[in-house]
Amino acid sequence: MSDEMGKGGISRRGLLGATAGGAALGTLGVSGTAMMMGVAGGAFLGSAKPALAATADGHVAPGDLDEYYGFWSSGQTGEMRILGVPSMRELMRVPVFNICSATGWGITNESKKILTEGLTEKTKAYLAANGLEFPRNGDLHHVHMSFTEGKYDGRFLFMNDKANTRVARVRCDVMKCDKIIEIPNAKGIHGLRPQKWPRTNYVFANGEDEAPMVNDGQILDDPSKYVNFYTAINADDMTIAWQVMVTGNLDNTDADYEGKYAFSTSYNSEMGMTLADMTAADMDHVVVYNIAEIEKGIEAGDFIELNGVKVIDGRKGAEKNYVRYIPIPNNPHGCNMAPDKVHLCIGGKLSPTVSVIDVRKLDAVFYDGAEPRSCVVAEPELGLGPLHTCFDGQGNAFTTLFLDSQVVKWNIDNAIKAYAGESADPIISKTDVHYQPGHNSTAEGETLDASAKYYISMNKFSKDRFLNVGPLKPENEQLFLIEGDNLTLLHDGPTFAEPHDSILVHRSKVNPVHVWDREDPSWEDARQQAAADGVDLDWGHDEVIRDGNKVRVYMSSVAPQFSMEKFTVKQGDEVTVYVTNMDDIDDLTHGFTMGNHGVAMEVGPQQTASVTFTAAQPGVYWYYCQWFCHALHMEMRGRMFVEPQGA
Ligand code: CUK
Ligand code: CUA
Ligand code: CA
Repeated sequence: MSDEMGKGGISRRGLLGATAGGAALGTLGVSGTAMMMGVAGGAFLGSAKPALAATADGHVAPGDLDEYYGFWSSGQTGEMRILGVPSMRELMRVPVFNICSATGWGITNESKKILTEGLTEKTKAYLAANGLEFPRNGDLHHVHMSFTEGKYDGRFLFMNDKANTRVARVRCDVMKCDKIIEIPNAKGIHGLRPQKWPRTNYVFANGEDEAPMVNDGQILDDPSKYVNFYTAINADDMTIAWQVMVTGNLDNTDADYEGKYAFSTSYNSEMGMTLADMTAADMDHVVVYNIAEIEKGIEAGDFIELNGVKVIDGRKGAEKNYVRYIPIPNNPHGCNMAPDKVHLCIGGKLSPTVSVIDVRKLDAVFYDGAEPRSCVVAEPELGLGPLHTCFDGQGNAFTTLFLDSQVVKWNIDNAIKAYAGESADPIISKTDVHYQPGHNSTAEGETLDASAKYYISMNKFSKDRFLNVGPLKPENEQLFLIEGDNLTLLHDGPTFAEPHDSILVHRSKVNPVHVWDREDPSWEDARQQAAADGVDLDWGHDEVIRDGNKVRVYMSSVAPQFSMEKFTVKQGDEVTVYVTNMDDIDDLTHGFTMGNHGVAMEVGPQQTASVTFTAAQPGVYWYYCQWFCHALHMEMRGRMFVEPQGA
């Protein structure tokens, strides 16, 4: 068989062999898994080959593996994406804030629980008034991995939803979302970063939109009474640790390498409600949060409780030692901590500058009454529309210039010298990108493992770069090789709406499993229900349990069959189907789609998934497996009989 194998594929003869094997093994007894191992499974295992790294010029030959995982946001699509870098191949889409037809995210009971359990009661009520259980959309801008001592640790990925004020977590062992929480009080969670040091105990999240402290309709068009909230989330259990109420809105955030300070940019220090008002002042500010002082304040009871959250008042005039406001020009945006552990770089956006804050000077600002801007040690003029900055770990920075459609490479030390009046030119080179870049990233550039090989430019416009696909064009992501002072373009990649941010994580730090563990907590509810029904979820469970007008159908799947060819319910029954995939080899996912009921789910190897629907109309309905799993995948189907009411 193996001599006919294509890379990662099933040979023609292997498929034919599977057909014969499947036909011979008509039952789903002990041999189900072995059957797959002997046929298609063998084919998959036979295709395994040693991982080869990309060549020095960034070329990844077909079948070779990338050096880095890229974790991508998708903006208003609401999912997380996984790319291989440098190939820029899209490897996977992980549904988070969206609804996914392929995997059943937002359809299965397991995903619905995650999508609903973290919502506030108020939100549940107004969603219900719109016939919804959870928001249908999301706006996912920032994906960041958990840290241990300043480096990615491969445990979790955290991400924001600006549209519905939520924060989600993805487990890196299975690359599935396991928690979503709505952030109370805040509005429009935008900037998000994990604490870097000593580990990610907190995930920090910015509320971008201003609103009354108690938003119950008593205050409406009176912005003088609006506030914003900065939120610290306990990363391990995804609960809210505390919030700080601030003056001015909050855009992007980052944290230092000492666990002392976190930072937010604010483009609306004016608390303006119109474009003219939001851009009226020459200076806005960066808010600096003093984590230890905030924790002490919470401990001492110096907070108000708002919707179950302990809120410290850090508004201007009430800062105490909780926060400081550092004036920064002008409608600043990006907030990026350099891996030298010292320099925080703030993109000036309307100002052609990047403001560099030396975090070692912040103690004096907090405790010695030093002038707030005494921590600014450089403010190089780099070009028009500086948004985000990333780092090469060698003292250099790359800043995106939105209006100039360029990236500027510059040297932090030279910028500091120039600011101090010495003759030094911080700008090393400028490179055109296509077009209007927002975020950028270098490999692990926001960590102590920052490296200087690859540069990603995430461009908001592709214009004429690709075949025209109508009025809606893709965005364009470009991969550059960093070669000395210059950037060499390796790859243009059109991308659907609208990744904002990405991180590159060396593949040695990410180790997902191939097959689910039967003990996995994600189907705990199914496990408990099965136990109550006397059904062994792990083996041989073909059961139809009637419980009033609720019917629970337990079945398993082994390629190419469901263990149940048919089951019967009554019109009006609420039917829950539990499917356990008994196949236990790599890449053998099944699915369950119930025809004409808007119901589908992914069932990965060794996974249990469940879905609930009402059998509203009598008749015969086919269910089928929607993940191509076997030569006889089309035959992997069965019938649901819905008896008419009163029959
Ligand atoms: S923000 Cu999108 S380009 Cu939401 Cu990170 Cu700056
Ligand atoms: Cu199982 Cu397709
Ligand atoms: Ca402003």
